[in-house]
Parts: sequence; structure tokens; C-alpha cells
Amino acid sequence: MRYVVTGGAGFIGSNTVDELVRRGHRVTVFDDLSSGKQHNLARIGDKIDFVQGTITDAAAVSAACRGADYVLHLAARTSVPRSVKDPVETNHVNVDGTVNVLVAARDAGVRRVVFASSSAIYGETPTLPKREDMPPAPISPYGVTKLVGELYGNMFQHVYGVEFVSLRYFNVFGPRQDPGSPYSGVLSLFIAAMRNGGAPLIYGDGEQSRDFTYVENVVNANLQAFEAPGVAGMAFNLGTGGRYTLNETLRVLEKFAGRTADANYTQPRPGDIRDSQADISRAREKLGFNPRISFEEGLRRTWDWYSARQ
Ligand code: UD2
Repeated sequence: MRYVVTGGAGFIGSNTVDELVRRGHRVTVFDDLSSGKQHNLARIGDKIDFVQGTITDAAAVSAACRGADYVLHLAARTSVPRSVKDPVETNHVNVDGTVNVLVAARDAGVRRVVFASSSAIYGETPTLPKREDMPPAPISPYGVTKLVGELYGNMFQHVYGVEFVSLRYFNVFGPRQDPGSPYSGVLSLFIAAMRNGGAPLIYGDGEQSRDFTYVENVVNANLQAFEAPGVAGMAFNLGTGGRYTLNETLRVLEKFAGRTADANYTQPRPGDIRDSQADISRAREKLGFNPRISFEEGLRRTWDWYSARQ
């Protein structure tokens, strides 16, 4: 089978491409390297096709998708605060780009598109854990673009017959998450600060909570979403099913580092949701999803990975 992975040089993408290659599939990575890194693919570089291009370039996406059986669409602007700062740019990449990917998949006769959606689509719906049948109410431009992506994909399935599955990721973390920007995932930033002797920065009181999900858990689900029968047109939460406050994550990192975090607290970030936790029963049932790596174990592995790189 031939897979196209948009955003395949990124954090979740490159971890998934590793597994596709391990299973003997042919893979084209389509990535503009705006946040992805070619070195994430260094170990498998000779086993894949790499195309540097942006999903906002319709012709380039179409060329990359020609002859593909499956498309995993991960390329996006992934930061909530970045989307608050520049909604037009996030919309352009995440919405226009997704439409380009869907058109390319349709024209190539792709069997199924799997789309990286987000728990951000739930917004401030007060009930926890979040279930897929709750009405979405995003409170950031980013969350809106992911919801629009889901709607576009389902519409493409309905109108053009392109099978489409949405995966709502809940705060994925792990090896290769890049702490290099203020927009990076919070755990990568906390680990970098703790390892470099710096002070983590907390937006708000640190009591906001997330269902932090180790990347290996979602890699298997990404692939299952292509093979599972009867799931086209559906959305799935991919989380661990628990939740941790930022303050709690720092307590764990303090143990690893053997020192106190001495975090600095500042104003909450606009567009942030307060609490996030996934009900993963649908994914368990339909995708055979089984997040084997717990939050603590994942954080340990991630800490060790960053440590080994220094
Ligand atoms: C993450 C993903 C997003 C989406 C969502 C799904 C990233 C960068 N973003 O958004 O793509 O899929 O999860 O749930 O992975 N914070 C601090 N200090 C920092 C950085 C962040 O306190 O230095 C706070 C931030 O204000 C927020 C929480 O940590 O309350 C999580 O922030 P994030 O940017 O890691 O993730 P989130 O939930 O905005």
C-alpha cells in the first residue's frame, strides 16, 4: 500500500512514518519543513519518498497524492496561541490546505483520508470527559479550523465518496516534540526548562488540566483508522482517558530532575480551554485503541529521550 503523510516530518508524523515503514508500506512524506525537521526522518530517509511542499500549494499536493491508496493528513499550524495571534494564517493553512488535500485525494482515487483533528474542537463544553457526540464549541481560531476540517472531510465523503476519519488528539507528547518555539507543546517546554536549569512558565494558576497522551499510543491508532471497518465518516477521541494539571506535571518532572521547578506564573492565555479529558470508549470499541503507555511512563521515556540527546 502507498501512503501519503502530510506533515510527515513533524512530531506525530515522523513517529507514524517510522511504523508505516516498519510494516513494509511505501510512504511519501509531504512536508514544508516549517515546523517539521528532516532529521526526524534521518534513520529511514532511504526508505521513503520525501517531497518538500506546502498544502497551500494545490498542484504540489495533487502531484504528491497521485497513485496513493491512503492519506494521513497531519500538516497544520498546530498552536492555539499562534492562531489567536494570526487567525488568517492559521485558517489559510488549516482550512485551505485541508481542502487542497481532500481534492487531491479525491482526484487520486484515494481509499481513505485520516485527518488530525483535535480536542480543541470541544472548547468550553463543561462536561468531562469529552464524548464525540457532544456539540463542538471551539473557543480558538485553531479549534474552529479543526472543526471545519472535519466538516469538509465528511462533506467530501458524502458528495465525492472519499472515505474520511477524524482523530481528535488530546495533547500528544513524546520524543521529537520540538521545544524550540514558545508555541511548542507545554511538556516539551517544561522538560527543556527543567533540563537547562531554567524556570518553567505557567500561563494562569497551573490548575488547568490536560489528557496528556504519549505519542506511541496514537501511532497505532493512526494506522488502525485506515484498516478498521465501518468507521468512515466517524470522529474518535485519542487520549489516555485521565487528566493532569500543569502543577501536577511539574511535580513529576521535579522528581526526575531532582530539584524544584520554581515556575513563574503569568496571565492565562486567551483561547485556552480550562480542562480536557477524553472518553475513549468509541476508539477502544471501533479502532481497538489501547493506550498502553501511561502518562507517567510516557513522561519518563520522554525525559530520557531529551536527556540522551544532550
Ligand atoms: C494542544 C496542541 C494542539 C491541540 C490540543 C489538543 C500543541 C502545541 N498544541 O493545545 O495542537 O491539538 O492540544 O488538546 O501541541 N502552557 C503553559 N506554559 C507554557 C506553554 C503552555 O502554562 O510554556 C499552558 C497553556 O496555557 C495551556 C496548557 O499549558 O493551558 C497546554 O498548552 P499547549 O500549547 O501545550 O497545548 P494546547 O492544549 O493549547
